[in-house]
Amino acid sequence: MTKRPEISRRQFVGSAISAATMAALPLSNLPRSREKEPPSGSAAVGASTGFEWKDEGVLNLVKSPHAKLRNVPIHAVTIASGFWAARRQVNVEKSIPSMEKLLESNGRMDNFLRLAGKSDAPQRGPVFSDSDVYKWTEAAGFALQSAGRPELRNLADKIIKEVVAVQEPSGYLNTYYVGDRAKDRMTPEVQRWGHELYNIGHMIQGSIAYYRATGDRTLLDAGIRFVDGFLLPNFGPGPDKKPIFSGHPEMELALIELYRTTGDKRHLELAGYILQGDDRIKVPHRGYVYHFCGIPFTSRTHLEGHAVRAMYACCGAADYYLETGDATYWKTLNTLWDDLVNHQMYVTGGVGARSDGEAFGDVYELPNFTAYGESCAAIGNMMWNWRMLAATGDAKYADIIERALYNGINSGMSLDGTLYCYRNPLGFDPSGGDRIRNPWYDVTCCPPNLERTFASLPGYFYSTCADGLYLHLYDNSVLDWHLENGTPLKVQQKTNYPWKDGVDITVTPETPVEFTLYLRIPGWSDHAQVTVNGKAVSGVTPGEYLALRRKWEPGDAISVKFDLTTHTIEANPRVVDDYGRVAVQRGPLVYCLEQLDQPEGVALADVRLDVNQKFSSPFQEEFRDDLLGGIVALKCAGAVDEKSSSRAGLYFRYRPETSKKHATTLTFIPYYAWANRASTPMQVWTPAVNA
Ligand code: FUB
Ligand code: ZN
Repeated sequence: MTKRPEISRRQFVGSAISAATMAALPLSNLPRSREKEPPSGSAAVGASTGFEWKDEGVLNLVKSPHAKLRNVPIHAVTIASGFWAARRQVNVEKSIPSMEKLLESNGRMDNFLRLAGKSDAPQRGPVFSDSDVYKWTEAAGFALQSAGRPELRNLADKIIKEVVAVQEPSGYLNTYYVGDRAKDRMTPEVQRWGHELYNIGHMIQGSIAYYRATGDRTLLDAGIRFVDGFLLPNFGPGPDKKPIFSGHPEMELALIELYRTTGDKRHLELAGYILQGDDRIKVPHRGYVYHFCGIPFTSRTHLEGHAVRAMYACCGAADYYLETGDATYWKTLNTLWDDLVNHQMYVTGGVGARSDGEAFGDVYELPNFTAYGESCAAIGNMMWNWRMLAATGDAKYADIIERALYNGINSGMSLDGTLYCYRNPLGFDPSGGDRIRNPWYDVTCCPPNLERTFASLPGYFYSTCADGLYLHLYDNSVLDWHLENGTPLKVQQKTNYPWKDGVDITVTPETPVEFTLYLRIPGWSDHAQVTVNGKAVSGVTPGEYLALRRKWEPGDAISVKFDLTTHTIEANPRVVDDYGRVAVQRGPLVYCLEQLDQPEGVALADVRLDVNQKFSSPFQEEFRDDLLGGIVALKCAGAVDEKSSSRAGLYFRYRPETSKKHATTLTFIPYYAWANRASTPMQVWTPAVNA
């Protein structure tokens, strides 16, 4: 059973924490391959790997002993015109610049400038406001990995200078715990609620993305100074150090990426220590649930508590596994993943059922209208699955990445790139007064998170492995990279995915070379045809990678045809909100009904969907260039339940006769595109006509 947090995340509990037994905590296994002496200052960055900073991917798994798959750099993949190109263009041209202005106008930069004596403005925003700036910097860093953008570069350089200028000589950096609040730094209760390490975790991630884009280490060195100068000498296991409680997991994954960047094994060890939890800081049981930290990660048996916290903790733990191969971590990660996909995930890839505590619910508790489904949590889901995929090459993780990306993440940003969803519900009624898309939230974690995700997308299309290349995501694009044996390789995709069923892939190694191309066959495609140079390939299995091993010659052509037949999905009957209802999916896209697309007088609340027609699919597809940036809309016969539409009042004597219905036609749009026109009712799950 999931426990609800009994206090708000923003309440600071003045609990008396005894600095009890200072027992040293064991450090977990260390990897062999990346070990090196701690760097003397920042000179070790880059030198440790002998690897070019600009060729490191979203994650640098080049030396991760337990990664089967390694990232390719963002710059190696150009996403040309098509579905994601449009989204990414809006992201870099509108969202990232407009968010920077909003960060300024909402005092996020003043928070830094005030400490440098350059602003009189008072502190603004919640304790984690610094992270908004850092996530934006990460988005800028990823965008700059794709293309040089002098204006963006100058802006980001300026922001980084302003940030670094207020770092204290100790390495400490935070704009909230200053002045009168400085005495509270890293106290147990502030570690619980104050987000100091969460902020720095985002700073480190941002700094690494920026470093990999530009080679500029200004922010990275500041991150290293915080960790090496402030954190490591004072906090950690052992009687001479104070304990850490990771009130909002984030530092764990940041420290491990820092380790991958510096080669300094202390960064990995510290992450392991945090994931282990330190029982010198004790919190009520509900705190271990809500914060998803403080007890050994490996003692977790199910997902619970604050959804973003849980997802980020799983990312950190998966990173830890990739470096150490610790089998108990792997076992726990799989237990939690099974819980996610069998009990706790929305059909959109969104997670977090409850607004109360922004939390996971009980098993099968997946309400639609009140769904929390925070954009950040769906992003955390994708990030976690990216790490699980790297460990295994198992397509089940890629299927979840695609589901979350196209649906529960993609819905988070408006089509014009200036409005954002914090919640991503699966049903909506504007009469409640909720404005679902907004340009700004005082808790503005989601907008820059979405921006960094879209900016980093090219890094998720492919991975390399010892014997070849994995292709995970489909869209018009060119990969210009090399195999792990060094052979230069280009792969071009031509497609109208996800609207059309075909993808033409041209494989061009610099010289003929034998390797395996692992082609993802999505689980949603009931069947698929693959040809290589016109010859059909056997063994194509949905939900698996198709291993194409051959001596590839320049210009070899693969053609893939997926099954884009629209299908309906039912949920486990124990999901009470979905009982008797179906969701509609075409390819990777989950669809929804918006009221304004339905015939006049037909209320969404009264409609039923007729999915029992004797055609192969009851859905008619309509390519609509004029609608929502260009979509395939779906039409299907439906009915209006007259019992539902005509009755006033709440309770009636049950009569077993079937209710009267009259026919109508229902129009579906992709879920990601909802709430981009007027404020109108929306639903993903619709009752089937004879339910
Ligand atoms: O606490 C920082 C972020 O703010 C969380 O990840 C989000 O859920 C939001 O509450
Ligand atoms: Zn968020």
